[in-house]
Amino acid sequence: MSRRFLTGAVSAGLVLVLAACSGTTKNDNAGSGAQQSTAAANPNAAAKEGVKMAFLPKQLNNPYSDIEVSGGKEALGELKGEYKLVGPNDASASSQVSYINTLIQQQQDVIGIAANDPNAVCPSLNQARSAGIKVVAFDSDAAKDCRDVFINQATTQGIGEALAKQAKDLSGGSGEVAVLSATPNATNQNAWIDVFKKELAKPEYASLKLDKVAYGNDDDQKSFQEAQGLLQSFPNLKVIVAPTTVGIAAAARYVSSSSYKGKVAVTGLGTPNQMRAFVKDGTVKQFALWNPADIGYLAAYAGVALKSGQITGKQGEKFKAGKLGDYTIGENGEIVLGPPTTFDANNIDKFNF
Ligand code: RAM
Repeated sequence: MSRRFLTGAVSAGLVLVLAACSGTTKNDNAGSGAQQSTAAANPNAAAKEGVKMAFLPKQLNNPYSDIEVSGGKEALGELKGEYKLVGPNDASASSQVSYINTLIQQQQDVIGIAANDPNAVCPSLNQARSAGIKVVAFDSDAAKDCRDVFINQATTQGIGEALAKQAKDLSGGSGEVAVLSATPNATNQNAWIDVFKKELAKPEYASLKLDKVAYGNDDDQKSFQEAQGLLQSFPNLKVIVAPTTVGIAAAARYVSSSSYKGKVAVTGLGTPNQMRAFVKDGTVKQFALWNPADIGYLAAYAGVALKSGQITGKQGEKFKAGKLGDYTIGENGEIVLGPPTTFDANNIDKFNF
């Protein structure tokens, strides 16, 4: 499977050690028993032109989502498909349901969704599938039995382990840490935090104490306030770990203009363009991410491959994803983009997204 990430831009040394964990992840999301397609895949089928694929990210007012869907648009251009973007302004659990229902009425061929809740979207997604629409979850999974494939940005295990390692390194090896997450229902953050907690339970992390998991709901203001609240409630806090691009940027903004600057570390997952100023002013020493545009790009190629019958979502099926190369579907319909990259003062200026 191709594991290319930021083609040509990243040296192996920048890739997190935990990239070694990439591969098929155990799917620890909600949902029981994937609905298996009975049709056989035909890897030699021609890619259909004119495939109508609608992207439904967690929310529209998030720079991360904008980058993701730009990759989807690019891929659909290459595939001569029709790109559409719809979505809510907030990432609350049920905010996507009405959009799915409208997309069914509009007879889209493929829905690409970053689910705000693994289960709330399921009845609508399964209605879509009954109507012949293929469902590609990306970024944040829906329950396994209501989508055909899931494009995971990196392995859930690898991301969770990376977050724990960041926390330990930045704490100097011991002390109090807190998590500033997105929404309480987010499939992706919850899966990462689950691994993070399991890591912290290991003997090598015994000197780290997790004070709290706070939720900024992927809302800038709420995330800012939650960061402030964490620092007030836990005076000995050493590291805020925010596995969300919205949360890490808001926490860094708060810390950079407070008396905590230089004393409390902020890390997690962020976009280089949003974090650059905080790396330059010393608030943030390191953080990680993948290229969000590649997720949208891969989702579009998977969507068209599904609609063309090249794949059905079963483990072991293969398809081509343009400039990203060849991919193989893993366990539970999961397709892993590749390992994350760590950004710091030495490399951040090499990235522009
Ligand atoms: C936020 C969203 C998104 C997540 C990134 C890391 O933009 O919560 O789902 O993947 O952070």
